[in-house]
This record gives sequence, structure tokens and C-alpha cells, in this order.
Amino acid sequence: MQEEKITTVRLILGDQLHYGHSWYKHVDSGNLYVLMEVKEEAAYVVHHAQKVIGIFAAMYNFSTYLRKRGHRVLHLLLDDPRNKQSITANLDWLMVATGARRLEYQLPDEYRLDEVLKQFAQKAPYAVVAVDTEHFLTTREAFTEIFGERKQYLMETFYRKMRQQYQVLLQDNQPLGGKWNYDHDNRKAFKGEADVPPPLGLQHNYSTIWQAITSSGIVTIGAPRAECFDWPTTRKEALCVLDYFVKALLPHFGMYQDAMHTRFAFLFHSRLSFALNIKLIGPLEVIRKVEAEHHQFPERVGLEQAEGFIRQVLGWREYVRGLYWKRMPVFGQENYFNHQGQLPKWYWTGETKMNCLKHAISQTMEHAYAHHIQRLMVTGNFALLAGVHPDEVDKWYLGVYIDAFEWVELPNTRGMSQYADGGVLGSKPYVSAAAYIDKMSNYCKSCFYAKSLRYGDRACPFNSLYWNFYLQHYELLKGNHRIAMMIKLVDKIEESEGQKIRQQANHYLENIDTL
Ligand code: FAD
Ligand code: DLZ
Ligand code: SF4
Repeated sequence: MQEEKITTVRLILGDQLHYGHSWYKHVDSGNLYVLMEVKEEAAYVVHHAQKVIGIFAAMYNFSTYLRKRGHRVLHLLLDDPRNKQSITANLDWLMVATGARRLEYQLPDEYRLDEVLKQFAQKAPYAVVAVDTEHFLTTREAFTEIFGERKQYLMETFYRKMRQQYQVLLQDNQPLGGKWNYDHDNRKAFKGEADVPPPLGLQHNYSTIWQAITSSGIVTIGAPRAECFDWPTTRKEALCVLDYFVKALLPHFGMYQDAMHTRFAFLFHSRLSFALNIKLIGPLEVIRKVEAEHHQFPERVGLEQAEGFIRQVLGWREYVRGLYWKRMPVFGQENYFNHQGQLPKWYWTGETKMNCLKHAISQTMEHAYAHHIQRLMVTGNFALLAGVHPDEVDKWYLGVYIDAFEWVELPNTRGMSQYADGGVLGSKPYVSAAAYIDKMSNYCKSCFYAKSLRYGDRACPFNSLYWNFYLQHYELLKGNHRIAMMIKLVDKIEESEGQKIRQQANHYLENIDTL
């Protein structure tokens, strides 16, 4: 029997694996679905091995799913001789080879690819149509609709609007429990008060995929863990991770959200970001599940645990995306403090005597994962205090985490963590000396450096670097009322003390690779 003619090619990017997308509701053999493993996408930054394996495996599983549903699929593998290793170069030959007269793609989440595909469409001699990914709860334009043309965009304003729009944790349109935000209850250090459940333990053997990646010459970092790959790569598995989260981890999630511990890389975190970002699972189903668990078992899953989680997904996740589309491409070039430094070499190995950084970086290399406070208050904090160029910091974060895609990585890194936007996202720089890290973790207890010393060979580098940061950027920070107390303390620093701080900080900065 002759195969039906292909009329439309539908492109699916590696982070667009949305099983419920309306594209797949009806089978039409005139449509060819195309997924491509390409070196170009694996090379715009050096990615963690698990990120590349995870994306390729999830693409493979998604292709299999579509085929089983009766759809026509071309999954272009890395070593396919036809593969030109670039999305647009592949589209060029594919459109000719199939004779299709129409190309459809889902709106990319990343500015770079969005521009590439827009330009490609302008030149194409056939119809090109972009459709929504049907994944997010807000549109790219949400920020302008909510905030107009303001200079600052408060997450809390955005979050409340989202709660109302989607009727989440509300009663008579008012927040359940009388408060919108239980942030103050989300800051407990973990001292072993509860058992930390072991990771769910998905076990895949993806060594064939890993072999193909290495043979193709793609450069990666970090441990592949290909034979015991434990990130979800199908929708079914993503749902298992969600299930495990609400049953085993959510009861303690909010409380220990900011805690860090040498023995537990994941603590009570969901590890859902990868599945969410490649769209195996949707934000609303995650939110509804957590909300339902709270309603059904309020004793076990207190409001502060549920709200603490929902705020991240309904609030922060949608908020950073809105800000990304509002502020790109300028956002990606900002450098408020004019920092020019390089990342210390040990950011790639974890080989440093600074225990907090050693743990946060080593687990990043081992699991392609660190939780929010490790990213913000350990690695991000240090990079900002050390004056590293935001481009370098962005590149690192975009590469090392399995969940890193620019729309979410860049606002968090350049905006929240590095304050390179001068305070559009966050109202003050997230910097701290050792005291905060000590309060929220057990890292300092077994550290080579002394958390309470500011001067000397054993002084914790965070301490002098912290005060040095305020002295160095005094003019840029003195008008910020959120840090008025700090500025008062800086004003009290005598000239001789200031010199000692600078000396100690400069000594550390000059020897940064050996800290
Ligand atoms: P949980 O702690 O269980 O939180 C639940 C979910 O909330 C996450 O899965 C995520 O989807 C969402 N969420 C939580 N915080 C944020 C946030 N600040 N912004 C957006 N979504 C959030 N997240 C990414 O998904 N990709 C990134 O590339 C990324 N880069 C970051 C870089 C820096 C410097 C910082 C400070 C944060 C970054 N985050 C990023 C946010 C956050 O650290 C991760 O979403 C979280 O650690 C993922 O682990 P989890 O799924 O166990 O999260
Ligand atoms: C990150 C990534 C990698 C490593 N490889 C591919 C790939 O081979 N094919 C593909 O379609 N997508 C890949 N991706 C994801 C994209 O680079 C890109 O980050 C997202 O589509 C932007 O949101
Ligand atoms: Fe980190 Fe300083 Fe604590 Fe060591 S003493 S773990 S370097 S904060």
C-alpha cells in the first residue's frame, strides 16, 4: 500500500515533550512529527552528561509513544548520515525530501531559538506556523498585561493574581488560612528531626544513548550515571515522581525548603523541575495534586508545606518566565556591578576546602542537581562576592543543571542571584557571610575554614568578601532602602578596618583557585 503524502512537518524540540498537546489528539498521516538529536543544541554551552542523556532518552521515549498512537514520526538520531546537526539545516533538507508545503513548530521557550526559527520562517518558500506549547499558565505577554510598563515587578503581586486566576488555595476568593504567603515558616534548618526518605530510585540503563553521545564528540561535564539513570524520562515516570513527592516528601517540604545538609543532596525537594521543563508533566496538574493532598490530609500536609510548594510553581516559575520574555534580549547582557572575574577552576570539580561549595558543587557534578538555596546562597553568593562576570555564571548554571533552560536559568542567575539587572527581579542582592550558611546547614561544622573569623589563613572567605562587596559597591547600593541597616553598618567601618577587609578579600581573590 502506498504511504499517504506528507503535507505538514511538525517540529518537536527536545524540551517540548508534552504528551497532552492538542497536536496529538487526532491521527493524520499527512503530518510528520520530527524530533532531532543535534550537536548544535548540545554545544551552545557545555552541558552536564545527565542533561544530554535525559533529553535524548525522553525524546526517544516520546517518539515511541507517538508511533504507538499511530502518528508518523521521524526521530533523527545523532549518527544518522542525513543529520546535518542543526535544527534549521535539517529542516531545509527535510522539507525538500518530503515535499511538505507547511511547517509547524511550537513556540520555543528560549529567545535564541525563537529568533532562529522566526528568521527561518521569513525566508521559507512554504507556510510556517508557530503554535503554543500549551504548557504554561501564562502567556509570554503576561507581564505587560499584569504590570504595564513599570520598572519593578513584584513577585508577590504576580503570585496573588495567579492564585486568584486559577483559584488555588482560596476560600471565597481569599487566601486559605488568612495569609497569602508562609515564607516565614519555610526557613528551618534541618537537624535530623525527621527521616529523609530515600530518592525514589528510578533505574534506567541508558548506556547505548551515552555511547552515541560520546562517539559523536559532544563534550559534556559531570557524571553520566548512564547505567543507573534516575531522572524521569516518560510521562508515566514523571507522574510517579509527583506521587512520591506528595506522599513522602511534601509533609516536610515547606519547613525545610531552605535547609542544606552534607548527607542529603535532595532533602525534601521534589526533583520535578526536569520533568516540568521538558513538559512531561504540567504545572497545573502538579499544583492541583499538592492542593488536593493538603485538603485531604491537612494534618499530614499542613498549609505552609502546600503553599510553600505551590508558590514555587504557580508563582516563581511563571514569574521568571514572564520576566524573561519581557526583558530579553537586554536581560542577557546586563552587568550592573561591572564584574569581570572568572569562575574559580573548582566550580568544575568541587575540589575546594570551602565545605559548603565542595558539597554544592560535588553533588551538582554527581547528580546535575542542587536545590534552590544551594544555587542561590552558596554557588551564586560566592560568584557574586568574588566579582565573576555574569556571562560566566550564566554559562555555568545553564550547563550544569539537568533542569537548565535559558528562560528559567537566566532570570534566576543573572537576575535573582547576580543582581546584574540592578534590582528588577530582586529588591536586594542575595549575598551573605558565613552566618547565614551556618544557620541553614551543617556545612561549617566540618569546614577547613572558621565561620566566625574574618581575618587570617583560616578565616571563612565569605566573611571578608561579603564586607568587601559592600565597600566596593557602596555607591550603587547606598540608596537601597531594603539594605539600609547594612549600609549603616558599612558606614561605621573605620578606614583601618576597611583596609584590613580589602587586604584579606584581595588575598583570597588573588588565590581564588586554591581556596
Ligand atoms: P523544588 O524545590 O521541589 O520546587 C518545586 C518546583 O518549583 C521546581 O521543580 C521548579 O519547577 C519550581 N521552582 C522553584 N523555585 C523556582 C525558581 N526560582 N524559578 C523557577 N521555578 C522554580 N530552576 C529551573 O527549573 N531551571 C534552572 O535552570 C534554574 N536555575 C537556577 C539558577 C539559580 C542561580 C537559582 C538560584 C535557581 C535556579 N532555579 C532553576 C530554580 C530552582 O533552584 C530549581 O527550580 C529547583 O532547585 C529545582 O529542584 P526541584 O524540582 O527539586 O524543586
Ligand atoms: C538542551 C538540548 C540538547 C542538549 N539537545 C537537543 C537536541 O538535540 N535537540 C533538540 O531539539 N533540543 C535539544 N536541547 C533543547 C534545546 O537546545 C533548547 O534548549 C530548548 O528547546 C529551548 O527551550
Ligand atoms: Fe562555607 Fe565558610 Fe561555612 Fe566553610 S565556614 S562551610 S566556607 S560558610
